[in-house]
Amino acid sequence: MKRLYDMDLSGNCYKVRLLLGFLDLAYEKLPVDLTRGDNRTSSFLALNPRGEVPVLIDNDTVIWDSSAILVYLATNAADKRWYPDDALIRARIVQWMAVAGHEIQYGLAAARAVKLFGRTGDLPQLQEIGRRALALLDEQLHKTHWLAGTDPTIADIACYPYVRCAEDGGISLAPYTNIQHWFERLEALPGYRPMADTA
Ligand SMILES: N[C@@H](CCC(=O)N[C@@H](CS)C(=O)NCC(=O)O)C(=O)O
Repeated sequence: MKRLYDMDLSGNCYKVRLLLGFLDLAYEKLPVDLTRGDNRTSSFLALNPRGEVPVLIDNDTVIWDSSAILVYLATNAADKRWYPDDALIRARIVQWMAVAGHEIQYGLAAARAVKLFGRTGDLPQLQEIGRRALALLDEQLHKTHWLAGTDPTIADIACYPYVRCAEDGGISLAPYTNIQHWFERLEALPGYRPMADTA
Protein backbone atom coordinates (compact mmCIF):
# COMPACT_ATOMS: atom_id res chain seq x y z
CA MET A 1 0.00 0.00 0.00
CA LYS A 2 1.31 3.43 -0.93
CA ARG A 3 0.71 6.49 1.24
CA LEU A 4 1.63 10.05 0.32
CA TYR A 5 2.23 12.84 2.81
CA ASP A 6 0.80 15.62 0.73
CA MET A 7 -0.31 19.24 0.53
CA ASP A 8 -2.98 20.15 -2.05
CA LEU A 9 -1.40 23.36 -3.35
CA SER A 10 2.17 22.06 -3.41
CA GLY A 11 3.58 21.68 -6.92
CA ASN A 12 6.20 19.27 -5.56
CA CYS A 13 3.42 17.01 -4.24
CA TYR A 14 1.51 17.39 -7.50
CA LYS A 15 4.52 15.95 -9.38
CA VAL A 16 4.05 12.71 -7.43
CA ARG A 17 0.25 12.74 -7.75
CA LEU A 18 0.66 13.23 -11.53
CA LEU A 19 2.96 10.23 -11.93
CA LEU A 20 0.78 8.04 -9.69
CA GLY A 21 -2.11 8.99 -12.01
CA PHE A 22 -0.18 8.24 -15.20
CA LEU A 23 0.82 4.86 -13.73
CA ASP A 24 -2.73 4.24 -12.48
CA LEU A 25 -1.43 3.40 -8.99
CA ALA A 26 -3.72 3.54 -5.97
CA TYR A 27 -2.55 5.46 -2.91
CA GLU A 28 -3.80 7.02 0.29
CA LYS A 29 -3.28 10.74 0.80
CA LEU A 30 -2.16 11.99 4.21
CA PRO A 31 -2.67 15.77 4.27
CA VAL A 32 0.07 17.83 5.95
CA ASP A 33 -0.88 21.35 7.06
CA LEU A 34 2.31 23.41 6.79
CA THR A 35 0.60 26.50 8.23
CA ARG A 36 -0.09 24.53 11.42
CA GLY A 37 3.48 23.17 11.52
CA ASP A 38 2.52 19.52 10.90
CA ASN A 39 5.88 19.19 9.09
CA ARG A 40 7.84 20.24 12.19
CA THR A 41 6.56 17.55 14.55
CA SER A 42 9.07 14.95 15.74
CA SER A 43 7.07 12.17 14.08
CA PHE A 44 7.15 13.95 10.69
CA LEU A 45 10.85 14.88 11.04
CA ALA A 46 11.58 11.20 11.70
CA LEU A 47 10.20 10.52 8.21
CA ASN A 48 11.83 13.50 6.50
CA PRO A 49 14.55 15.34 8.42
CA ARG A 50 14.13 18.27 5.99
CA GLY A 51 10.57 18.79 7.22
CA GLU A 52 9.12 18.92 3.71
CA VAL A 53 6.39 17.29 1.67
CA PRO A 54 6.09 15.15 -0.38
CA VAL A 55 7.03 11.95 1.46
CA LEU A 56 6.05 8.57 0.04
CA ILE A 57 5.60 5.48 2.17
CA ASP A 58 5.60 2.26 0.18
CA ASN A 59 4.87 -0.55 2.62
CA ASP A 60 7.83 -0.03 5.03
CA THR A 61 9.97 2.08 2.69
CA VAL A 62 10.11 5.85 3.26
CA ILE A 63 11.22 8.18 0.45
CA TRP A 64 11.39 11.97 0.61
CA ASP A 65 12.03 14.53 -2.14
CA SER A 66 9.83 14.65 -5.22
CA SER A 67 12.66 13.78 -7.65
CA ALA A 68 13.66 10.74 -5.61
CA ILE A 69 10.03 9.60 -5.43
CA LEU A 70 9.59 10.01 -9.20
CA VAL A 71 12.72 7.93 -9.88
CA TYR A 72 11.56 5.25 -7.45
CA LEU A 73 8.03 4.96 -8.83
CA ALA A 74 9.09 5.12 -12.48
CA THR A 75 11.86 2.54 -12.01
CA ASN A 76 9.48 0.10 -10.31
CA ALA A 77 6.70 0.60 -12.86
CA ALA A 78 5.87 -2.08 -15.41
CA ASP A 79 5.72 0.71 -18.01
CA LYS A 80 9.39 1.72 -18.30
CA ARG A 81 8.89 4.72 -20.56
CA TRP A 82 8.90 7.29 -17.75
CA TYR A 83 12.52 6.43 -16.80
CA PRO A 84 14.01 4.35 -19.62
CA ASP A 85 17.07 2.19 -19.04
CA ASP A 86 19.29 4.25 -21.34
CA ALA A 87 22.35 6.19 -20.14
CA LEU A 88 21.87 9.24 -22.33
CA ILE A 89 18.13 9.58 -21.72
CA ARG A 90 18.71 9.22 -17.96
CA ALA A 91 21.42 11.89 -18.09
CA ARG A 92 19.01 14.22 -19.92
CA ILE A 93 16.32 13.49 -17.32
CA VAL A 94 18.69 14.35 -14.46
CA GLN A 95 19.64 17.60 -16.24
CA TRP A 96 16.01 18.72 -16.32
CA MET A 97 15.38 17.54 -12.78
CA ALA A 98 18.26 19.83 -11.79
CA VAL A 99 16.46 22.72 -13.51
CA ALA A 100 13.26 21.72 -11.62
CA GLY A 101 15.18 21.80 -8.33
CA HIS A 102 16.98 25.09 -9.00
CA GLU A 103 15.67 27.73 -11.45
CA ILE A 104 12.10 26.43 -11.31
CA GLN A 105 12.03 25.96 -7.51
CA TYR A 106 13.90 29.17 -6.62
CA GLY A 107 12.27 31.24 -9.38
CA LEU A 108 8.79 30.11 -10.40
CA ALA A 109 7.80 28.28 -7.20
CA ALA A 110 9.30 30.95 -4.95
CA ALA A 111 7.54 33.82 -6.81
CA ARG A 112 4.26 31.87 -6.50
CA ALA A 113 4.88 31.40 -2.76
CA VAL A 114 5.37 35.16 -2.33
CA LYS A 115 2.19 36.04 -4.26
CA LEU A 116 -0.09 33.21 -3.06
CA PHE A 117 1.13 32.42 0.44
CA GLY A 118 2.68 35.73 1.54
CA ARG A 119 6.21 34.29 1.83
CA THR A 120 8.96 36.89 2.07
CA GLY A 121 11.21 37.35 -0.95
CA ASP A 122 12.38 39.77 -3.62
CA LEU A 123 9.55 39.21 -6.13
CA PRO A 124 11.17 40.87 -9.20
CA GLN A 125 14.37 38.91 -8.65
CA LEU A 126 12.47 35.63 -8.22
CA GLN A 127 10.43 36.37 -11.36
CA GLU A 128 13.66 37.00 -13.27
CA ILE A 129 15.06 33.62 -12.19
CA GLY A 130 11.72 32.08 -13.18
CA ARG A 131 11.87 33.66 -16.64
CA ARG A 132 15.34 32.16 -17.10
CA ALA A 133 13.83 28.73 -16.43
CA LEU A 134 11.02 29.37 -18.92
CA ALA A 135 13.51 30.48 -21.60
CA LEU A 136 15.56 27.30 -21.07
CA LEU A 137 12.52 25.06 -21.39
CA ASP A 138 11.08 26.94 -24.36
CA GLU A 139 14.37 26.65 -26.25
CA GLN A 140 14.56 22.88 -25.60
CA LEU A 141 10.91 22.38 -26.55
CA HIS A 142 11.55 24.16 -29.83
CA LYS A 143 13.98 21.31 -30.63
CA THR A 144 12.22 18.28 -29.10
CA HIS A 145 8.62 17.49 -28.19
CA TRP A 146 9.59 16.39 -24.68
CA LEU A 147 12.37 17.63 -22.39
CA ALA A 148 14.50 14.48 -22.55
CA GLY A 149 13.84 13.75 -26.23
CA THR A 150 11.15 12.05 -28.26
CA ASP A 151 8.98 10.68 -25.43
CA PRO A 152 7.52 11.93 -22.15
CA THR A 153 9.56 11.07 -19.04
CA ILE A 154 9.76 12.07 -15.40
CA ALA A 155 11.76 15.11 -16.57
CA ASP A 156 8.51 16.53 -17.94
CA ILE A 157 6.62 15.63 -14.76
CA ALA A 158 9.30 17.27 -12.57
CA CYS A 159 9.15 20.54 -14.52
CA TYR A 160 5.46 20.78 -15.40
CA PRO A 161 3.67 21.83 -12.15
CA TYR A 162 5.44 25.10 -11.35
CA VAL A 163 5.73 26.04 -15.04
CA ARG A 164 1.96 25.50 -15.38
CA CYS A 165 1.40 27.71 -12.30
CA ALA A 166 3.90 30.43 -13.35
CA GLU A 167 1.14 33.01 -13.68
CA ASP A 168 0.31 32.57 -9.96
CA GLY A 169 3.71 34.20 -9.42
CA GLY A 170 2.90 37.10 -11.76
CA ILE A 171 4.91 35.71 -14.69
CA SER A 172 3.16 35.71 -18.07
CA LEU A 173 3.43 32.52 -20.13
CA ALA A 174 2.29 34.30 -23.30
CA PRO A 175 5.79 34.61 -24.88
CA TYR A 176 6.52 30.88 -24.52
CA THR A 177 4.66 29.18 -27.36
CA ASN A 178 6.73 25.98 -27.29
CA ILE A 179 5.88 25.57 -23.60
CA GLN A 180 2.19 26.04 -24.39
CA HIS A 181 2.30 23.28 -27.03
CA TRP A 182 4.09 21.06 -24.49
CA PHE A 183 1.24 21.69 -22.00
CA GLU A 184 -1.23 20.52 -24.67
CA ARG A 185 0.76 17.34 -25.35
CA LEU A 186 1.20 16.50 -21.66
CA GLU A 187 -2.41 17.26 -20.77
CA ALA A 188 -3.60 14.92 -23.57
CA LEU A 189 -1.77 11.89 -22.11
CA PRO A 190 -4.01 9.14 -20.65
CA GLY A 191 -4.20 9.44 -16.86
CA TYR A 192 -3.48 13.18 -16.77
CA ARG A 193 -5.41 15.16 -14.18
CA PRO A 194 -5.12 18.89 -13.46
CA MET A 195 -3.69 19.93 -10.10
CA ALA A 196 -7.06 20.84 -8.55
CA ASP A 197 -8.55 17.45 -9.53
CA THR A 198 -5.79 15.56 -7.73
CA ALA A 199 -6.05 17.69 -4.58
N1 LIG B 1 13.32 19.47 -3.02
C1 LIG B 1 12.08 19.16 -2.36
C2 LIG B 1 11.33 20.45 -2.05
C3 LIG B 1 10.06 20.15 -1.28
C4 LIG B 1 9.42 21.42 -0.77
O1 LIG B 1 9.94 22.53 -0.93
N2 LIG B 1 8.26 21.23 -0.14
C5 LIG B 1 7.56 22.34 0.43
C6 LIG B 1 6.10 22.36 -0.04
S1 LIG B 1 6.06 22.61 -1.78
C7 LIG B 1 7.57 22.18 1.95
O2 LIG B 1 7.24 21.13 2.45
N3 LIG B 1 7.99 23.23 2.66
C8 LIG B 1 8.09 23.17 4.07
C9 LIG B 1 7.87 24.51 4.71
O3 LIG B 1 7.46 25.44 4.01
O4 LIG B 1 8.07 24.61 5.91
C10 LIG B 1 11.22 18.24 -3.24
O5 LIG B 1 11.35 18.32 -4.46
O6 LIG B 1 10.46 17.43 -2.69
